[in-house]
Amino acid sequence: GHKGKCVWFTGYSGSGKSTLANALEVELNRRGYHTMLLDGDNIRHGLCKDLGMSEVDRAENIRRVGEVASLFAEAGVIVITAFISPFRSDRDTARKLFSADAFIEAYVDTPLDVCEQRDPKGLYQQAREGKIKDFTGINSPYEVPREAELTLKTTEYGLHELVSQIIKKVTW
Ligand code: GGZ
Repeated sequence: GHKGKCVWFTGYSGSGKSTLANALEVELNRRGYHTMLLDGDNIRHGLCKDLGMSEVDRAENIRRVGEVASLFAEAGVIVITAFISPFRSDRDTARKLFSADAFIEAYVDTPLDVCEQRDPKGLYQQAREGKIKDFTGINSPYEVPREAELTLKTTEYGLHELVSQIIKKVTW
């Protein structure tokens, strides 16, 4: 078939979304699939550069990402998105833009304390010091998925194993 799909990563800052998304894209490309990776680097600096981190702005960020993802999927592309997307209602709104088998919610299940210990950009420390308001997990909520197609336990499995868990759900 030539139907597009969307792998929707969700999880805390520092949970490993980008690492998984990039590794998944490399593997899918190696297998000949056409992909599009949407993440903060190419979305929050362009299409969504007018948006901040309030609940309303995150909802709008995720709404736009979902719409763009849906357009690419209609063209047969496997779209990979890597956003915290902390609110269940926003993720569900995105899900509704796809057919039932075309949306794969992939919960990057890394405990908050592990993310905070990694703190690759020093953002958790800044949030703890009160320098960043509305920081997910510190003073803004993260709503754990209830019906994710995939739960990726990054503290139990390595990158290669996790990518193959995802690939099994994605390829046809
Ligand atoms: C959470 C924040 C915040 C706040 C800046 N809360 O790990 P990162 O650094 O590279 O990725 C995070 C990114 C979050 O943007 P998203 O577009 O993924 O968020 S959402 O889906 O909720 O719209 C983090 C950084 O931006 N960052 N401020 N307050 N993460």
